[in-house]
Amino acid sequence: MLPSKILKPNEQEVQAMADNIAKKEEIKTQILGKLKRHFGKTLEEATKDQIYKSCALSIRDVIVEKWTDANKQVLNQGLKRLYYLSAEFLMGRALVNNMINLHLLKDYQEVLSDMGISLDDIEEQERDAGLGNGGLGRLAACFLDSLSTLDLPVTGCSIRYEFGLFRQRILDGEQVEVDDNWLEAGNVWEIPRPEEQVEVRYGGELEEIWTDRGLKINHKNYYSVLAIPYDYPVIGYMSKMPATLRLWSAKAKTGLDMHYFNRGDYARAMQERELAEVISKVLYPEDNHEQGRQLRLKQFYFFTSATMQHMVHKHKANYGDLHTLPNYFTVQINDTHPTLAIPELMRILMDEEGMGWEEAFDICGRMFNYTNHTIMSEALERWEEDMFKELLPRIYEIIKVINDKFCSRLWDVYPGEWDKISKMSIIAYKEIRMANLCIAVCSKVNGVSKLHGEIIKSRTFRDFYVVFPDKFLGITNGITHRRWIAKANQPLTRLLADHIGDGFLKDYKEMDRIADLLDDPKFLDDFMEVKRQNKIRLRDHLKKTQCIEINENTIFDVHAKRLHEYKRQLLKVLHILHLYNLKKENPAVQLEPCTFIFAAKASPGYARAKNIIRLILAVADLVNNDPDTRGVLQVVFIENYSVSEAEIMIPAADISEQISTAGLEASGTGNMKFMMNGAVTLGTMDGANVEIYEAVGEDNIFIFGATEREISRMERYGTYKPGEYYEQNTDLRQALNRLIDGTLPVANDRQFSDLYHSLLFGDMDRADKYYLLYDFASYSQGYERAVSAYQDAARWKRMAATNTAKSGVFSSDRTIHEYNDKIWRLREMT
Ligand code: 26W
Repeated sequence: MLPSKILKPNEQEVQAMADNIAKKEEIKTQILGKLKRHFGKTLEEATKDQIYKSCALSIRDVIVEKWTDANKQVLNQGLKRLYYLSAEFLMGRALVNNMINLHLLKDYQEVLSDMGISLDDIEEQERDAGLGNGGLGRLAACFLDSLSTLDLPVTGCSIRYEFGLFRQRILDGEQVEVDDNWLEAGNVWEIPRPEEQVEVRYGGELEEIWTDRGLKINHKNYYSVLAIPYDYPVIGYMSKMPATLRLWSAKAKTGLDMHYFNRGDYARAMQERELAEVISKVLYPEDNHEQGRQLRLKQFYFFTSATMQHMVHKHKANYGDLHTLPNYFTVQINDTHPTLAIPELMRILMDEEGMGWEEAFDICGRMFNYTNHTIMSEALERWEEDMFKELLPRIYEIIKVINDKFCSRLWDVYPGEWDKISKMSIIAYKEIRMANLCIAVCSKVNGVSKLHGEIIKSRTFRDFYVVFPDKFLGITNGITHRRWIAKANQPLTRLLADHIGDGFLKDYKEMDRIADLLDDPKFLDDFMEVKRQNKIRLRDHLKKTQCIEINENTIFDVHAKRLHEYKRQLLKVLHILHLYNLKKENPAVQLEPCTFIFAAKASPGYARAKNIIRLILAVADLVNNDPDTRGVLQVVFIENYSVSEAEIMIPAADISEQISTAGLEASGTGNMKFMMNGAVTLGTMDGANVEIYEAVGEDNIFIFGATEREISRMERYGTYKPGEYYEQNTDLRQALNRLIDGTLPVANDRQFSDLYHSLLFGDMDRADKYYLLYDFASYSQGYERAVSAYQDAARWKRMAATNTAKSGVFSSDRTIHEYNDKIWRLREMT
């Protein structure tokens, strides 16, 4: 017999049950109401897409309610707001994330299930908002979640690209790009605000007019485009202060040009319109490689000009006095792409508001801050001077004056040192250098990990650091553990909540309490059971989406990130070829069964990166079909790496490959997502790997390879000779030879001699620019160490759980606290 206390709920429990039923009834009414009013459908008649939209609209109502109140509060409380300017926001899907953050997930799951609908099915109706290439864009998205969770007011500003990052398909062993028309079926989260449109001007000429109030600049013969804002509320966890993501869309000022239309020239009549609207048409798919194209410059001016105009209007309407602007706004420039916000604000303050240069410049200096995300020289943004001047004549003039003043200041510090000054100059050799402009004006310049923060001081921007030591700092990136644990890994979330409660979702520091569980054998077993479930989920997903079968009882060794030579997917492939050779040479050799999982998009114009994908696919074909290796080694390429794919892949990983050439990965954030989900890192001492190493300790990570110092020494003295490694290391030589010896199954006998040559002889560049051959032996040992740790199940589960336990500092909540203490000084909304 059960004691009566259990049988009979007390009064409070009865009340809670009643509230729960009422809440669920209300959710159901909301969903059905949306279906009826928005689509004229009953539940029985509705499509999955309509049900998705109705759920989303009902959730949106809850958020918008909070949003409107919060925005009023920001004004009432006189709070400063952050404008986070970024060319990219890689948001992914919103529905389930919003449900989690509003604490409504379980209720929606139950309501839908009572209606015979699975939330998983509904979730899949939503298209990823893929408005970003990789790390920088995803960081911006994580930041919005954390800022909102911490109740700090922020508006993220960017472009409403009609086409996001291309979708990747694999066809005949190659990457094929498919357009990402993500707005095709409409977007329920966005709220257009045509009443807040502004005009952005390009081209034309300048005229100087002397008036009794001084010199006035008249900009004439320009052409202009309308910028229409679309706002998305983004709610953090249990937040009072939803963030705003404001995306600007380009629209022609006029409809059809009736002058041509009346003459029957319809194509011409639409031309102007098309030229205007192309500005927000597509996200450039390049990552870490800049090509100064005019349309890209137009895009950047478009959203920064619109944002600055909007900010000034808003401030004037609320406070009247522009001198107080820095008290109410602070602007973060996410890499150099939004730099034009600086001269644009100067222009508005001077030309439109009549402020003098000195004061306008002082205001800009106090408001702007710049984050650098890469030291790859090919990614440092430069614009061709003549093109720039023609497209943005007034902005060009302002930059020129900033540069003149800046250089004369440098002259005082370095009299006569022309070389140094021309290196630091904003305009030189017919180019405009955006990073130099940022450093000259901004209050703070930050790197994105400890190591990267040091590298920008000691190398990339050394000369600037000498003049402005107080400007520079490093703030290590982070990731939102709401999306990367609570959303991506619900079994882990439940396990953690059972032990430490769910308070860690609001307060990342509570994650430290997981460390107390590392001696609890039951917890460790449950932790590994969660991993197994996630591996099975990935297995089923791959079966469904790509008809690929993988075995969850093997090691899942994952390398997922953009494809770039410095990230060294090629090193990993060479190592797989080495394992293949071992098995071919001696079929009796026992290898631990391993599934090597790759996921990576290559920029369409980056031929070598696409070739590396082709190689991965060819190696997969070879290894997966050879009877000697089948069932032991499997290579899988997951198509279309995106936020939603990452959410399934990352929780399933055992080993996280973070193998960039030391000194080149500014931080990495994938590394954090993997370790947070209990994967063990196999990596170099690069970017935030260094800090992961510090957090988990040397026993819980596999570090290999040259350090940043060793690499920079070799760079400086040019001592590296890859050929010597090829000669001396048989394993390496045999692996490399596979690229050209005809083993690899490829169409039309297109071997990989170009990759082979680039490693051994170099073509346009030095041979093996990224030190793959140098690190090969060390990588191979690192892999062996990881595998033997895995074979010791007791050791491995502790390592895996330790990674999760130590991941709290990599929450973007910690990162935002640091930015706020050191840069923004925002107050939370109360
Ligand atoms: C085409 C021009 C261009 C140049 C650079 C496009 C995009 C970039 C980004 C700065 C590249 C990028 O995403 N960098 C990554 O930023 C992450 C967030 O800070 C870091 O974690 C990665 O290490 C860094 O590669």
